[in-house]
Order: sequence, then structure tokens, then C-alpha cells
Amino acid sequence: MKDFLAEILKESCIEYYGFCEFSALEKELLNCSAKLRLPLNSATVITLLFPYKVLEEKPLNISRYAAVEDYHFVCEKILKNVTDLLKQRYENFQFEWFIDNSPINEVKAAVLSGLGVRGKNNLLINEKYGSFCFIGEIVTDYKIQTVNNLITNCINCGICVKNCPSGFLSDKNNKCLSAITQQKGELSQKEIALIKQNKSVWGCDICQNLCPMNKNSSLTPIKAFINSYRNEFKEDEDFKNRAYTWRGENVIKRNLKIM
Ligand code: B12
Ligand code: SF4
Ligand code: SF4
Repeated sequence: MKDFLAEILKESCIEYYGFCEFSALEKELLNCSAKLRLPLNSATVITLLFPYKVLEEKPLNISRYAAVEDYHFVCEKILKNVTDLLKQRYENFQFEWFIDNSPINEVKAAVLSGLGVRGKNNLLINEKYGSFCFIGEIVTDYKIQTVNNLITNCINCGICVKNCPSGFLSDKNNKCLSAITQQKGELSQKEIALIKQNKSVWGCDICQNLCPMNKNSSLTPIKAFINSYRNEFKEDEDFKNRAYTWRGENVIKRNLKIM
């Protein structure tokens, strides 16, 4: 199985992947409808990284993850293809892919799979791509031998916590600016001020841009991200296939007006 995976993932441009036991994540499954898709007797989680930093300079008014084609679609294509190949080859086993809309705590899965450390900014930080990578996984009832990776943390410098504009990283009762930019309806004066001050109409990258472990992080080799890159959200842009599309045009356009 490991050799077969290595071969098909190489073809898909996936450089970082690893395995962890499903049982290590089972007790903390996130509450979402995708839970119903988990295979019966899930045994192994195959975790994959999808780096997405296209340029060294940061985009002008959106976060990096929103500057490329919606990662759900880009990663879905790769995950679906790999899953189909696995199903064909190991027809007596079940394989289900997830990304973001997943019952798995993906950061934890990635750390347990040996793909990086867990940052104080909540994110997975990989040795090559830093935290600028999405996490996807394939869950299977096939038992793959895993190494027992322990949860390892970042260097704990505290820069992210100190500079988090909303205070989310020091107190989860505060809302993350990324969540505020995605919120429908009216925003409070405090939320409006946060969008203005931090000049982001979608997402927030402050805790990533300042993280020393992201210094010199590599650019993505994934063509679909490179080819779809836009460094700014504009009022009249083509609105299709972006990470902000699912919230409808009004939310991001409201944020642009605020700015
Ligand atoms: C809901 C969600 C959000 C919400 C809430 C985030 C949150 N942290 O609560 C909002 C909208 C705010 C959000 C924002 C972002 N998100 Co988000 N989000 C998710 C989602 C769907 C679920 C996260 C979750 O609820 N986890 C469960 C809770 C319990 O985990 P937790 O909050 O980390 O809590 C744990 C820690 O506190 C930890 N802990 C305890 N003690 C300690 C001590 C230390 C030192 C540390 C580090 C941790 C720690 O224990 C808790 C339990 O395990 C995941 C996908 C997934 N299925 O995992 C993506 C995901 C985490 N998000 C992702 C991204 C990219 C982002 C943004 C960077 C997007 C942006 N640029 O705006 C920001 C970053 C915000 C931040 N720094 O946290 C990526 C992260 C990739 C990576 N490299 O890690 C994910 C994995 C999606 C994906 N498939 O790629 N997100
Ligand atoms: S994304 Fe922004 S608001 Fe959210 S935790 Fe990071 S710095 Fe704080
Ligand atoms: S800024 Fe410092 S504390 Fe925060 S994630 Fe990066 S290394 Fe860890």
C-alpha cells in the first residue's frame, strides 16, 4: 500500500503525506454531517498537505488562501482521483476523502502523521511550506502501519498571540477576524473597526505572516493555485470558484465597502 500511494501521490504533485491511527482522533471528532461518511471500522487516516503560497509578497486586500481558486475544488480533484485509484486497487476496503468539511481535527491529524508542528496560532507548520498549506485526508479501514508521532509544538515565541488583532489567540471568547470577514448580516462597530484597521476583506493572515517559522517558506508547486492567483479582490471581478463564493457576493462586497 505504501509503495502504491507513493507512486500515485507523486503523480499528483503531493510531496508531504503521512499516516496516523484513526483511534487517536476518534474521541474528538468534530460535529458535522460529513461524519456520516466515515467508513465503518475506520483504522487509518492518510493525511495530505496542499501548499498554497504563490508569491513571496502577500496579496493586497485578501488572505493568501482566498487569493487562489477555491481549495475545496482544487484539492477535491486530487483527493478524489487518489481515492478512486485506491478503491480500484484495494476493492475489499473502504476509502473516503475529506477536506475542511471534515469530522477530523485536521491540524491534529497532520501533526500525528508527522507532517509538522502545531503552532500557537492553532495551525500546522510544515518544515518546507510553513503554515501555508491546506490539509486533506483519506480515511480507510485498511490498517497501514503508522509511526507513533507525538504532538510537537512550535518554538512558542508568542508573536502570533501578541499580534492577533481580535484577541482570539489569547481568548477563544473573542472572534477571529477571519470569522468576522465571513459573517453574514450586520457587523458591530468593533468588528467594522477590525476590518478597517487590518485591511482584509476576506480571511486574516496576521498570525501566519509574522510567524518566524514561515520565514523562507517555499512556494506551491500546485499549478491550479499558481494559475488562478489574484492579489486583490475587486468589486467587479469574476466571482466563480473562490473561497468566498459560498457566502454569496454580499458579504465580501460589504467588507470592501467598509474598507
Ligand atoms: C472552524 C474552522 C475555522 C474557524 C475557527 C478556527 C478555530 N481555531 O477555532 C475560523 C473561521 C475562525 C477559521 C479560521 C482560519 N482557518 Co480554519 N478551520 C476550521 C475547521 C473547519 C475546524 C477547526 C476546529 O474546529 N477544530 C477543532 C478545535 C477543537 O481545535 P482547536 O481550535 O485547534 O483547539 C485545539 C487547540 O486549542 C489545542 N490546544 C490545546 N492546548 C494547546 C496548546 C498549544 C500550544 C496549541 C498550539 C494548541 C493547543 O487543543 C484543542 C483541541 O484539540 C478546520 C478544518 C478541520 N476539519 O479541522 C479549518 C482549518 C483549521 N482552517 C484552516 C485555515 C487555513 C484557516 C485560516 C488560516 C484562514 C485565513 N487565512 O483566514 C484561519 C486561521 C485562524 C487561526 N489562526 O486559528 C486550515 C489550517 C491549515 C493549517 N496549515 O493548519 C484548516 C485545517 C482547513 C484545511 N483543510 O486546510 N477556521
Ligand atoms: S487569523 Fe487573524 S484574527 Fe484569527 S487568530 Fe490569526 S491573527 Fe488572530
Ligand atoms: S509566531 Fe511563534 S508562537 Fe506563534 S506559531 Fe509561530 S513560532 Fe509559534
